[in-house]
Amino acid sequence: GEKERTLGVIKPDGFSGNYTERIKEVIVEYGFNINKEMVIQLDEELAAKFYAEHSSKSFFSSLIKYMTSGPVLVMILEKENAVAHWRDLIGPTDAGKAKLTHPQSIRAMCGVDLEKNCVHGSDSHQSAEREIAFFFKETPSDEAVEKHDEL
Ligand code: YYY
Ligand code: MG
Repeated sequence: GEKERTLGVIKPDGFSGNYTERIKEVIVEYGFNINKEMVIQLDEELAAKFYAEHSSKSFFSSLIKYMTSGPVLVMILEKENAVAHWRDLIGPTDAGKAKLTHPQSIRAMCGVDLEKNCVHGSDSHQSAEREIAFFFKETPSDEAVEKHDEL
């Protein structure tokens, strides 16, 4: 089948809490390839852009504070159905609930609550491509060049 990419982020508490190696083991165990990775300290502007869809929500400023509280690890994860599989693997948004309902999930393993949930996963194929482009400047792939040439 065809491979798909998604964006995975280990958020500040996950990264500083030394969960990175365990999370990467799980990622590889589940058949993802880590195509690219980067450690980055988000500033308020970048974090706000990344979470722009939530800018009107009551939790927004607290979320931005959390996301800028330390470095994060950003990864491009690749496999068949990567978007859906990564969302399955990380579990529900509320890490507190995840511990009860999805004890094997990554958010159950290293998350704390609804805000401090340790990891991010893109919610659709489109979001994944947008979020990957947001963090990684990419030279056009051969495939993209071929497609362009066909037009
Ligand atoms: O995609 P996902 O991360 O599972 O949840 P979103 O609804 O996109 O929210 C993004 C981010 O915002 C979430 O990971 C934690 C935080 N958040 C929050 O602090 N309080 C909420 N009520 C909802 C989300
Ligand atoms: Mg989301």
